[in-house]
Amino acid sequence: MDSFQFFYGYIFGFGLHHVDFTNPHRPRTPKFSAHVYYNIMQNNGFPLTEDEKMIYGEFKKDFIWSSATASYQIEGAWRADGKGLSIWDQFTHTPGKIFEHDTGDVACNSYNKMDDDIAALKKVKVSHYRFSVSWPRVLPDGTTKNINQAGLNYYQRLLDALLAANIQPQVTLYHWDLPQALQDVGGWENETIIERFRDYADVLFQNLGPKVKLWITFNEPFIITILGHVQGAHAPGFNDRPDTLPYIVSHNIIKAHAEAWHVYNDKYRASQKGMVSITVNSDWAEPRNPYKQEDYDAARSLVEFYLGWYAHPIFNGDYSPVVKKSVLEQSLAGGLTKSRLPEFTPEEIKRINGTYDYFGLNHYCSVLAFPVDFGTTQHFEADRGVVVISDRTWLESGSVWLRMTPFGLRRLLRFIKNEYRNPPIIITENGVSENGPVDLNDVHRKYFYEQYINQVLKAYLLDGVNIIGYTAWSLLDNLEWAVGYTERFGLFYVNRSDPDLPRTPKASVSFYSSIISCNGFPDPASGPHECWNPEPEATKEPIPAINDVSFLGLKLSAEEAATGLNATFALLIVAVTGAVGLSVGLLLFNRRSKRD
Ligand code: PNW
Repeated sequence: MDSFQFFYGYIFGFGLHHVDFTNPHRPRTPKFSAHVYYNIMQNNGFPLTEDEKMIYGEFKKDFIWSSATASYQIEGAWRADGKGLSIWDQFTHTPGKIFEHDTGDVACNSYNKMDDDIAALKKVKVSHYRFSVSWPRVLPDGTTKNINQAGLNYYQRLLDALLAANIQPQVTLYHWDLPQALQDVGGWENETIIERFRDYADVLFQNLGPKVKLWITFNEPFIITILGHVQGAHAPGFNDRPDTLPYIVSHNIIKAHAEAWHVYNDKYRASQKGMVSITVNSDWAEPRNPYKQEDYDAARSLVEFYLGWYAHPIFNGDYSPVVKKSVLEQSLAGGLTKSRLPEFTPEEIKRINGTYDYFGLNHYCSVLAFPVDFGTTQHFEADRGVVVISDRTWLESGSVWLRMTPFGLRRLLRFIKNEYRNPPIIITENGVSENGPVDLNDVHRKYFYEQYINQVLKAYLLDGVNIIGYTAWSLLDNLEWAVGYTERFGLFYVNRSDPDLPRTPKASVSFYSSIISCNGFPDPASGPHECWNPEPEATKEPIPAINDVSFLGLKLSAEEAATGLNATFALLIVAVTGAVGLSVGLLLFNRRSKRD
C-alpha cells in the first residue's frame, strides 16, 4: 500500500492500494494494478485471451482464395508496345522521390514472365488471382481516342492463361497508375476525369468482360487521396493544399466509381453476370485509453474518415454525418462561411448509393487513437482531430506503419457488417512485409496469415459476417511504391540481382496453400488431415544474396565488395604495388571472420 517514502514523505504512492492520508482512518482502496496482479496470481501466469485463442472450422463453400499484385508494381515494360506514361513512371523518374532511385521500369518483368507468375499461382493453389490493368497501357493518353490493341492483347493473354490454369481473375481497373496525359490536365482534381474513367471502364468491360466475373473499380481511394494529394509521398506528389484537395479528389473518385458501376449495370451485367465494387482500405482503431470516452470517439472518427469516407456514400448514401460535422466545424473555426467538404446533390446521392455488388476491403493493421485539438488549422488532419500511436508490444514488420494486430481485422469486419447492413465481403488485400537480409523461412509471415485468417474465420463462424473471399498481398516481392524494393510483401522471393528475376517460394507458400486446401483450419484433435500439409521449412536451395556483384572475378555481396574497394583505395594511397593482393587478402579474412 502507499506509505511513507522517507525523504519524499507521502508524495509517491508505490502501493497496489491507495491510502488516503488526509483521513484519520487511513482507508485503503485497491488501484487497477491490484486487480491486474490478482488476475496474474489467479491464473498463475498469462493464459491466452479469447482474442488470441485459435478456432477450428471451415469457410463457406466456394470461398474465394486469392493472391494479389498491381500493374505498376510488377509489370515493367514501361514503354513497350505503345504503352503511354503513367504518373508513377513520371514520379519514380523524379530524383528524390523513391528510395534508392528504384523504378518500375522492369519491376518483376511480369509483362514478359506471365508463365512464371501462373506457375507461382498454381503452387499456392489459389482459386483466384487479383491483378490490375495499367490504364496507359490500354489507353496511352488516357482517352478512348487511341486504343492500344497490343496492351489489350497482353491482358487477353493473361486472362486466357489464368482460365486455362483454372484460376479466376479479379481485375482492378485503377491501382494508381493514372495516364500522365490526364494528370497534365488536372488528374483527379479535374471533374472531367469522371467521364474519362467511365469510358476506360467501358473499354475494359467490353473487351475483357466476357472472361471476368469480379471487378474492382478503385484500389484504396484513401491512399490515392492522402499519400498522393496530402502528404505527397505517392504520385502525383502534391502536398500544397491539404485543406481542400483531398476532398475534391475523393469526391471525383467516388463519382467515377459510381459511373463505372452504372456502365456495367446498364450494358454488361445481363450478359456477363459479374460483380463490380470498390476496394477501400482501413486500419482498425482502438481508444488509446480504454477508460476515456474521448478516445473512443477519436477511434470512431478515425474509422469514419478512413473506411467511411468512401463506404458511407456508396453503401448508405451521402457522406457520413461524423465526417460532415467535423469538416464543417473546422472550416467555421478557420473563419470560412461553409464547409470545405463538397456536397452531393440529392440526385448524386441517389446515383452513388448502392453502387456495389460486394464490399472490397484491404486491411493491414490497427492503431490506438486519441483526440487532438489542432486549433484553427485548415488541414485534413485537423478536420479529423485524431492522432494515432501503436502499442509497443505489437510485433513489428518490415514496414514502420505495419504492426501485427490480428484482433483488429475481426472487429473491422464486424463494424462493416453492422454499419453497412451485412454485405458480402471480399478481403482484397492482407499481408505483411520484411526488409533486410533474405530469409526464405518467413516464420513471421506464416504467423501473420495464421492469426489474421483465423480472426476472419471467427468473424464468419462466431459473428455471422458474410465473408466470401480472402486475398493475400502479395504474390511476389515487388516495387513497394516510395520505398522501392526494400520492403518485401511477397509469398515468392524475387531475386533482383539475377537479370532473369527468378521467383522462389518462401515457407509461407505451403502454409497458405494448406489453409486453402482445407478451406480453413482443421482441428488437430480430429487429425491428421490430408489437406493440412505445410512443409516445415522453405526450400533448401541456396539463398541468393541481394545485390551480388563481381569484384576481381569473385562473386561477392555488395557489402563485401565495398570492403574490398575501400581497402584497395586506402592501400593505393600508401603503395600501389601489392595493394590489390592485400585487399583481396583482407577481404577473404573479413569473410572468414564473419563466418566464424
Ligand atoms: C496497399 N499505409 O497500400 C496497396 O494496395 C499495395 O499496392 C501495397 O503494396 C500494399 O498495400 C502494401 O503497402 C498501402 O500506410 C500503402 O497504411 C500504405 C498503407 C496502407 C496500404
